[in-house]
Amino acid sequence: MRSAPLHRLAWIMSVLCVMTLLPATPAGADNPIVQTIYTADPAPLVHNGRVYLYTGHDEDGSTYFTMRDWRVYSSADMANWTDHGSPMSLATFAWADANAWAGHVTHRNGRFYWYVPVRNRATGGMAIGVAVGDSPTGPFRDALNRPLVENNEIDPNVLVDDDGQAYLYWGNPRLAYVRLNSDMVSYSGGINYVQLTAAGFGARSGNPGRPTLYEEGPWVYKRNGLYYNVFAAECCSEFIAYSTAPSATGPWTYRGTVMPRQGGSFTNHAGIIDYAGGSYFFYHNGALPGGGGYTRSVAVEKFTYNADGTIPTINMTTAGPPQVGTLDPFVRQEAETIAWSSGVETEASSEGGVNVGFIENGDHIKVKGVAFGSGATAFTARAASGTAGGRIELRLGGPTGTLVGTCTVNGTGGWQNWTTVTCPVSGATGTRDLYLRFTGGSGYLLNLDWWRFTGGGDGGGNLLANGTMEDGTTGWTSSGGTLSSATDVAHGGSRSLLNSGRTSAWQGPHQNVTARLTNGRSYTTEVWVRSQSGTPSAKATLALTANGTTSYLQLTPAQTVGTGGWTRLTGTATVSWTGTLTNASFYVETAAGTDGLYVDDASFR
Ligand code: FUB
Repeated sequence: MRSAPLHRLAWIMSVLCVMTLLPATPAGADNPIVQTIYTADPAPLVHNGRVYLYTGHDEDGSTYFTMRDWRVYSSADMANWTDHGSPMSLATFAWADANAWAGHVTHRNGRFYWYVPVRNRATGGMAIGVAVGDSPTGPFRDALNRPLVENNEIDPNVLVDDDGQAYLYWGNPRLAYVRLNSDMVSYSGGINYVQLTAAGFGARSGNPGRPTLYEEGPWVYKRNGLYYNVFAAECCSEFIAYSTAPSATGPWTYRGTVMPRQGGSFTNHAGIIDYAGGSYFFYHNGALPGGGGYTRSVAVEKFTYNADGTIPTINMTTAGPPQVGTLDPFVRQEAETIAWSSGVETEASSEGGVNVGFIENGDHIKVKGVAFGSGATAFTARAASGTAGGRIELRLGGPTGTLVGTCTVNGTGGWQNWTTVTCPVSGATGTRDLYLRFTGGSGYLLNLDWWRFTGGGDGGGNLLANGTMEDGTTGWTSSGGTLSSATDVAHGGSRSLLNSGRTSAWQGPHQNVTARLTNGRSYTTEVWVRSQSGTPSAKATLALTANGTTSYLQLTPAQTVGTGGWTRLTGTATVSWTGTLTNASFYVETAAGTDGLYVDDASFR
């Protein structure tokens, strides 16, 4: 057995000259998904109404698969993607020394398991490690402090079948699998090898050592009772092909091409999900400036399965998928929620999460499909500057489009010394693409952590008073324990609300919204929660009392919240009642336990 893609080097020079390059990426494009770094090997996961995208990271200027960490992005609309930074790197695996290659994340037992191929320092061979986290954005820790399985092959992928049996597939040049135990970090039996036949995986010619098209990167999933294995085929260059089977272990039947060779990278790597009624195909190419086989970028296309369940041929585009819904500018949006950016980078923020930084004169961020409604009147941003600052121009339709506001950011004495700036806005109505264009002198101007618009266009605005918690406990009461204004942790601004001393799970900060509700209307909730101790499952609930009867409407799915960072609870629910409404209370509560809860940046609109 030889070490995985090293063999490709021999092929590369002979094939690069025949590869199709994408047209130069137009400024209005949304593919590739990430412009701030090179990303590769997409692994999407749908969780609680959001798509999480796990990627590898090709180092700038690489001349090999030089990869040291993994990245996480997420989106609710498939157009604007939030950068969650790097919650896992080679350093997570003390026994690994190189090759942070193509991984896969799956959710089970309330936890997130991230399977990755890395080089085992002790053997020099590729091994599969597994890390575990309590949230989709981490942090992740090595679950075993040793490899889960090792055969010098790569590209793990996990399927949890309907009967609960989980399978870990991986391999190049072979296709291996093990049966994972329900703990997801151990397996029963030995390594199984799928018999690679022409009927199962297509016939390859000219490479006696590899008689079938299967190369690497299996993406195995089940849909409508059929098992799919979508894989990178016939290196080099690769195309994406697929096989189907009646069971997780085969027998597999080759079904043909999903994505032909194209895109300026001699590898490709597939990830497929269904989300919000659509199907999406993730892949990578070399479409960014400076891009190529070792400087790749993840992209996505929407597609529709044929009526018989087969996958149509999918081609790379620069436009990407249509946006699902719109983006709400009247709730806090992270600056690193981006449809397209030019010039900027991202980094860890001292206020938690990630901020946009390294901003220079003329750089911009595009945010797609921003629903201003009948209009915004002001823009607020959390910014910092270690120099003299700069300006944030708010433009519509393009980086030099209609100017609707300009916010000046002065020096704050440090790149992580955050301040909140506000400026007036006029002319921002309807649903438009928003461009944050940065102007100023030379060198780096400012850092941006988050932004939000205010105004009458938000359909009546936030029903919650003091949702930012910056006015202390004003507007909030507790149904048990003690409510206080916390300054030790805050999601945005400098304060959050702490409900300590709870004696029941249902007790939490609440606010009476009876007079502000409209019967039959849909409301969107967003609230950030953090635990003072433990990892309870938190949710937002509306308690409605009408005609003497109380009912409970779950406003957001429940999510595990930890002590080390903030978790965003969000959801949309239709509020209706019969008879006379005498009380409606917005609650943040937990499914069980009495851990103290921090709550911040709550909106119900
Ligand atoms: O990114 C390194 C390797 O290249 C991956 O493990 C393969 O799937 C190929 O994309």
